[in-house]
Amino acid sequence: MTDDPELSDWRERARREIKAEAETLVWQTPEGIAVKPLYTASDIDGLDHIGTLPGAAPYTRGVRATMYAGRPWTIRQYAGFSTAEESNRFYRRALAAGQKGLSVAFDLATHRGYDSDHPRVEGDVGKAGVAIDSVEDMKILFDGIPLGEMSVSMTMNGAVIPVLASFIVAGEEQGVPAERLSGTIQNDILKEFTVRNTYIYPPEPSMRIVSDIIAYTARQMPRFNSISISGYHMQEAGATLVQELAFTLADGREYVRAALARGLKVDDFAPRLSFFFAVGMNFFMEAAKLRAARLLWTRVMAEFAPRKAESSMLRTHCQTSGVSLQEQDPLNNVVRTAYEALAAVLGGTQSLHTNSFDEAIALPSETSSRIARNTQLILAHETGVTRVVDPLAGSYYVESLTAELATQAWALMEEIEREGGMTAAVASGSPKRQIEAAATARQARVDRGEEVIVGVNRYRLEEEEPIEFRRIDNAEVRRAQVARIERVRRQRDPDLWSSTLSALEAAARSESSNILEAAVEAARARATVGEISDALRRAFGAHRAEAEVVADIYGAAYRDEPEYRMLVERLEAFADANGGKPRILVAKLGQDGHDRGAKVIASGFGDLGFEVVAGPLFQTPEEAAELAVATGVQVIGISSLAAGHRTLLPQLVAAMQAKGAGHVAVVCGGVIPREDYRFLLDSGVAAVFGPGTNVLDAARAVLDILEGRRRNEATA
Ligand code: MLC
Ligand code: 5AD
Repeated sequence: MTDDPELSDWRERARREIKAEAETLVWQTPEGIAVKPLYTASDIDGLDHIGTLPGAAPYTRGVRATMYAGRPWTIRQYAGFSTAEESNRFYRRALAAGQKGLSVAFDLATHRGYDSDHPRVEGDVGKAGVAIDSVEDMKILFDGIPLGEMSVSMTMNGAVIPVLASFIVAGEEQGVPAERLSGTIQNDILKEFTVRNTYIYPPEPSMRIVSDIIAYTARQMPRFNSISISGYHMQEAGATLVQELAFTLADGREYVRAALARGLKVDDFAPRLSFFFAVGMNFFMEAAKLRAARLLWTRVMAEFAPRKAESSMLRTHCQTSGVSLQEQDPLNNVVRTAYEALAAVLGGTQSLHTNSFDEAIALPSETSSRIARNTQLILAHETGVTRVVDPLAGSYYVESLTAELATQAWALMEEIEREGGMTAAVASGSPKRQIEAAATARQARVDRGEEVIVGVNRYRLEEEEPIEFRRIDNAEVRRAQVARIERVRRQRDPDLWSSTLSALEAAARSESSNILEAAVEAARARATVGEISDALRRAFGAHRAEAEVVADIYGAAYRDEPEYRMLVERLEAFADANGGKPRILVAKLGQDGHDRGAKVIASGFGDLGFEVVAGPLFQTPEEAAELAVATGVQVIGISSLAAGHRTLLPQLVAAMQAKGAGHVAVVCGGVIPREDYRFLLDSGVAAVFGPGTNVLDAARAVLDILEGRRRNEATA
C-alpha cells in the first residue's frame, strides 16, 4: 500500500482495530492474487480499460450497449435424462414455467458415440442425460417445440458429428431448414482432452471435425453458434480462475487458427464463436473474470484483424459451480447457487444455468429444478439488477481484479504460445497437470479446514434429513432404446444407409470434403449415432489417454500435521509388516470421464504411502478386474460420478470373485445417494465414501480394511 497520508491514517486505525498490521489481512487466493482488505482510487489509476463503454471494444463492460436493461440474459437450464419422451415432457414444462432457451444433456453413451445397445454402455444409458440414438429420438426430443423459434444448446463434443447431423435432420423434418435453426453446439474438443474426457478420436482429426463444423455452420446455419469454448469443466476439475481464463481463451485462439487454416475468412465465422464459463463462490473475482475474459478476447482477436465488430465480442453462457455444491445439508446449495448466479449476471453473461440443490446426490428432481429456475426468475424480475448496465464498473476492487486477472491470464497464455499453442500444450499434458495440481492443493485446503465449507468441514449437522431425488431405471431405458433402434434398422433403406455411410467414411479420409455435410446425408438415411461414429472411427482411429497422477502436492500441504504423520507412520508399519506398500487400483468404470475425484485420491494416497495403480478411463468391470488381478492390488477404489454404480459395482465384485480374487476389497466413492449405500454394501462393496469425504479419512478407512479392522461400512 502506498504512502498516501490518508492511507497511513487508515492503516493506523486498522492496526488499532485488529492489533496487527493491515497486511496480515491480505488474502492469497489460489490464483496467487493478493487480495488486500482495502482498495482505493489509487488502485485503478492508469488502468487502460477503465472509462470504456458497454457495446464498444474492448467490451469489458458488456457486449451490448443496453445489456439486460434492453433484454435480460437467457434462462437456459441444462437438462436431459432417461428417454427422449421423458426429457421432452420435462422441457415443455420448464418452458411453460419461465425458462427461455433449451440446453440438452446427453447420456454418456451418446457422448462417446455408442448406441444404447452397445455392451460397453450398460451402466450409462439414460443416466447422466438423455439417450439419443438416431434422428427418430431427436424428433421426439423436440416434439411440439418449434425449432425455428427456440434456441437449442447441445452439449456434445465427442459424437458431435452424428448429434448435430441428427439435429439438423430433425429440424428439416419439422419443416425448419438449417438456416433457420438457432442455438449452440459445444464442439469444444480441446478441453475434453484436458478435463472432461468425452473424446473419441485422436486430437488431430478431432480438430478437423471442429473446423468442418465451423465451416458448415458459417455457410449454412447463420443463426447457429458453431462452438461453445468452455472453461466450465476446467474449474469443475479444480482449475483456478486464472487457469480457466487462460486455457479457455487459448483454446479459442487455437480454434480461430484451425478455421483460418481450413480456408475460412475470420469475419465469416468469428461472430458465431461463443464461450462458456463456470461461476463459483469467489463472488467478486468471478464477476471480474467475465469482464477480463471479454477484454482479453478482444485482444486475441485483434491478431486476426477482423473487420466486423461482432468478431471480437466474447459472448458467453455461464453455469453456477457444481463442485461448490455439497451433499451435506443440501438446501445450503440453493443459497450458494443464488450468489453464484448473481456474480454471473453482474459479470454480464448472455445465458445462464443455475444448478439444482441435489447436485451432489442425483440429477435434478422436479422440485430442485423448479427452485433452480426460480433463482434466475427472482434475480431477473425482483431484484432490479437488470436495470443498470455493468453496475460493478468503477469499483476499485472489481476494476483492479479485472486488470489483475487479465494480466495473469495473459501471462499464462503467453506460456502456452511458447509451447506452440494449445494443441501442442494439450498433447504435452501441461494444462491438465496444472489443473490437477490446483485440484489436489484445494482438496488439502478443504481437508485442513483452511477453506471453510458450511455443513461439511464446519457447522456439520449431526443428522441429515433424507431428500427426495430422481432415480433412473437404466435397464428400462435401455430396453426402450433398443426396441427403437431395431425399428429404425428394420425400416430404413439398406442401400441408401450403407452408401451414405461409405460416403461419410470417404469424406473423413479426404481433406477436401466436409464431414458434417456427409453425416447429414447418413442421418437422413437413418444411420444411428453409433454407426456414424464407427464410420469415423474407421477413418480416424480412437484416442487413448495415458493415466498420469501428480505427486507431492497433497503431502506438501499436509506434511507437518500430526494426523498426516500418524497415518504415514501407520502405512510405513504396514509396508514393513507386509513386505511392501499397500497396493490400490484407483479406477473409473463405464463412460464416466469425470476424473477429478479419482485423480485427487490417487495423488493423495500416493503421497501418503500407498502404491497407486491409476486405471485408464472407460473400463468395463471385467477389464478393471483383470487389471486388478494383473497388478496384484489389495484394494480397488472406484470413483463414480455418473450414477452407474448400481449396475457396475456389483458386476465388478462378481468379476473379482470369478477370478478367485474375492479377497481384494472393493471400495467406492463419488456421487452416490445414501439410500444406495446398503445396496452396495450388500453387493459386496467393503466401504462407500460419500461426497465431501476427507482424503485422510478415506485412506485411514482403507487401511483399516486391509488390517481387518473394518468391514462393510459407509463413511459419509
Ligand atoms: C441480445 N439480443 C439483443 C440484446 N441482447 N437484441 C437487442 N438488444 C439486446 N440488449 C439478441 C442477440 O443478438 C441474439 O440474436 C438474441 O437476442 C439472443 O441473445 P444472446 O445474447 O445471443 O443469447 P443466447 O441466444 O442465449 O446465446 C447465448 C450464447 C450461446 C451466445 C452464449 O452460445 C448459448 O446459448 N450458449 C449456451 C451454452 C450452454 O447452454 N451450454 C451448456 C453446457 S452444460 P442473434 O440473432 O444475434 O443471435 C455442460 C455441462 C457438462 O457442458 O459437462 O455436461
Ligand atoms: N441435467 C441437469 N444438469 C446436469 N448437469 C450435468 N448433467 C445434467 C443433467 N442431465 C450439471 C451439473 C454438473 C454440470 C456439469 O452440469 O450441475 O455439475
